[in-house]
Amino acid sequence: SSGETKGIFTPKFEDYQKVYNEVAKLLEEKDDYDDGSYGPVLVRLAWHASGTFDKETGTGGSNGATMRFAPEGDHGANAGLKAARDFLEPVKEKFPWISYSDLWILSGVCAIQEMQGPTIPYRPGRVDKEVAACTPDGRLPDASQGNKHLRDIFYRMGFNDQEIVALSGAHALGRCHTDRSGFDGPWTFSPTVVTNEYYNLLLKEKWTWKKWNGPKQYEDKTSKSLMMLPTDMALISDKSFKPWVEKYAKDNDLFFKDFSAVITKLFELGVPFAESSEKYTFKPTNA
Ligand code: CCH
Repeated sequence: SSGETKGIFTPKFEDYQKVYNEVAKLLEEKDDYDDGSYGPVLVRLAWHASGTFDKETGTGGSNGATMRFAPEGDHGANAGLKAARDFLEPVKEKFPWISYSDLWILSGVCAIQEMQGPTIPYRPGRVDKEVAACTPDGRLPDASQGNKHLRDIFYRMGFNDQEIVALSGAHALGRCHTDRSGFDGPWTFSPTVVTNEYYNLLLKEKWTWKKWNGPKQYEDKTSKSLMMLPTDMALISDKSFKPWVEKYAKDNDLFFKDFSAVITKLFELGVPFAESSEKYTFKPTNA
């Protein structure tokens, strides 16, 4: 049971499961957003909180939740993520003991699992930091670039080529918004369900440049309603990335296994967990 020792509340697994259940409940209730779910934008918040990590200096990462502050919240890459932060504000009010940093990552885990994705093990222990810990702009990937840029960005966090491809499968989810990134449209026909469809579409569709006034992006020849970013297409033009796209397109179980492992790694970059910290596995509400 939850321990209340001398006025210091020490949350336990079941307390975090309560936070999980609350996020899951709100995801279910607030279905009047985008494609019917805040799930994708919660995943993006957790990723952008974590993806600032620099392994050389140990700065950035999910420990700190510094995107709460203007310098980082206003970085172009973070446009639109206020929707996710605002969505979580009532959860923070109901469970004030959880740090924003732990809450954002727990919500990403919850969103993935509730959107029928793989189980993502979770460890709490992140501590919110002050504005001085904001990371400089430019640490997150720029969608208009190619394979060299992807490697520069993701190697800096400590990932390899296989992990870059596995992480990119998150683009099965959600969409681009012209008023956020400037790009437009979803990657798949099921943007609120975790699947390996992103890889299948990359390989099987014919992708051509979209004719429009917006930033350069691809559209599928068949329906003209799906999109790929230049960085997405880099995964099939690069000799080392492409075999992983092929593997994940063929084998959804392999994708789920590798995606779970790599997103757990992403969410824990730079977090100084206590040696005794346990990994929690939350029960999905639909299981
Ligand atoms: Fe992403 N992503 N992402 N992405 N992303 C966008 C949306 C989502 C890049 C660019 C964009 C990852 C990797 C990359 C999600 C998860 C991940 C958008 C549209 C752009 C642009 C934003 C908008 O307009 O709202 C680039 C470049 C990379 C390079 O690799 C990784 C890694 C992850 C997670 C593991 C999710 C989810 C979305 C949908 C958000 C939404 O609001 O629907």
